[in-house]
Amino acid sequence: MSLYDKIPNNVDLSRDERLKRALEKWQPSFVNWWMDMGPEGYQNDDIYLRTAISVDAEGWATYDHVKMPDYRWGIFLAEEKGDRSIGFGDDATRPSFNEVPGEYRNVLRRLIVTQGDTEPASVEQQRRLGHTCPSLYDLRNLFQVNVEEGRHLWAMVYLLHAYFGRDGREEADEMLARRSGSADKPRILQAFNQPIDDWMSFFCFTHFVDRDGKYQLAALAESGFAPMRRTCRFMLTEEAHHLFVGETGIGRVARRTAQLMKQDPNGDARAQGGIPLDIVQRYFNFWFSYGLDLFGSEISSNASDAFGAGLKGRFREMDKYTDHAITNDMMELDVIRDGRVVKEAVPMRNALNEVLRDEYARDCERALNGWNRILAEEGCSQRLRLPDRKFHRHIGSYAGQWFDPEGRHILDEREWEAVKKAALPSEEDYAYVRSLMVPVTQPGAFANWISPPQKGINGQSIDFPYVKFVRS
Ligand code: BYC
Ligand code: FE
Ligand code: FE
Repeated sequence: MSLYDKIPNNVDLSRDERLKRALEKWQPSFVNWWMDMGPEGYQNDDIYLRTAISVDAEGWATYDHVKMPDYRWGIFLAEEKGDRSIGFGDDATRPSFNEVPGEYRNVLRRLIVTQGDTEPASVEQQRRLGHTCPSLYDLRNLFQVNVEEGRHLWAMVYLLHAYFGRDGREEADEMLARRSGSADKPRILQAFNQPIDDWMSFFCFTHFVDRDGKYQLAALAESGFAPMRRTCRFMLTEEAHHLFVGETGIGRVARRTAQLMKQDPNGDARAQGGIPLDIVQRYFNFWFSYGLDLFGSEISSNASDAFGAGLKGRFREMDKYTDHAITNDMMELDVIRDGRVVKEAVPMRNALNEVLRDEYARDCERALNGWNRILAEEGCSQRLRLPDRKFHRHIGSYAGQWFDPEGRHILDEREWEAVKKAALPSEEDYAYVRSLMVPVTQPGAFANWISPPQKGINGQSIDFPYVKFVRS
């Protein structure tokens, strides 16, 4: 472990002078990007952050007050015992590889670039949220997520520099050149070009979009390319907190809204300064549909190729399945033929995006049940839902078709306009939610629209000074 190197790492960077020099050249560009596009206005403050200083149980989560620019962004690969075989696909029994086989170079580079691009994108999307934080606890969580997404970018840039030579270095530079929401150099995937201008959007993003990250990383953590597998394993340990922030954030909003409804003579949360459940529902409709898009087309030769090559597996491929070749299985999918939804059997390998999306959707249902339990506990009889998977899709079979949140196929454009208006957040919804976003920065105090968490971070109390402002 070379923690005190310029670039903390457990990949023996000091033994590879060329790679080290290349990464040390990229590092100042990263820091410039962070100062320009990272959290706006808080770079000088002391934040109670978790930093990875090693990959073992003691070292991976060290907590201290640090300034974000001093966070030690490092390169950490999970340790592995013994040699492994590839595990799945066409070469399942062959030893897993430590270099990139020439024939897989393009597929692999594309996966790494797509994964890597999402990390800085999310930091860009979230950069102004600090100014409207509902508490110091939440402010600290935002920054924790942001610095770790920065580290995830480092993880992918390491792979590009170490295994893809000159093209890899060019791709690494491009990671810092694209910008979320930019008209001429946007981020690659659509969810990462959507604005996140309020904390309800932030919680929905960390719940629904970081959760795509969990499933994609888990699929890549099965990879026969050992450095990819080990990098993603370690990223997943950090990812759990991002998902916690989203899921509990939404749960805390649901609880508070239900309480405010109870307080109000007309059961109106809005009259009490809360976020009404119909707005929460429209935010779900928006972010769940963008989350589903992130899994790619239902029928995908890219997915089949990545599986065949042993590069990207299924969720828990080695634990959950016995057949790792899947050459004969078929999967039945809803597809559109002649303007109608019909069932069609597709070779399983081509349907793997949908298989991963199923895992994701089940997990989203589980979380939804938890929020509905909170509403019930607080005596509220309304319930939240997830929209049908065909609703508001931009990628795959259902893109260019219209479905309502119940899954009904709509053929008339005017009807679709009306459905869309009722089901997605309006400008007025956004403006109302933004009007609630007033900063709360007294330790232990929380904005009116959200309830406090059940406990603090790392055993600290809820009123712990998670952020200490340094007046300059
Ligand atoms: N938006 O066969 P198709 C995370 C493109 S999140 C725009 O359907 P494939 C994080 C696709 O590129 C995890 N374009 O898809 C979360 C292709 O274009 P070309 C990110 C899209 O390849 C929060 C074409 O459509 N990780 O970590 O089977 C905060 C047809 O491709 C989209 C990964 O994504 C879209 N939604 O699957 C921070 C893992 N979807 O090449 C971080 C790596 C597809 O034909 N990526 N396209 O021009 C992959 O595994 C695959 O690239 C995808 C797409 C699953 C994304
Ligand atoms: Fe990430
Ligand atoms: Fe994340």
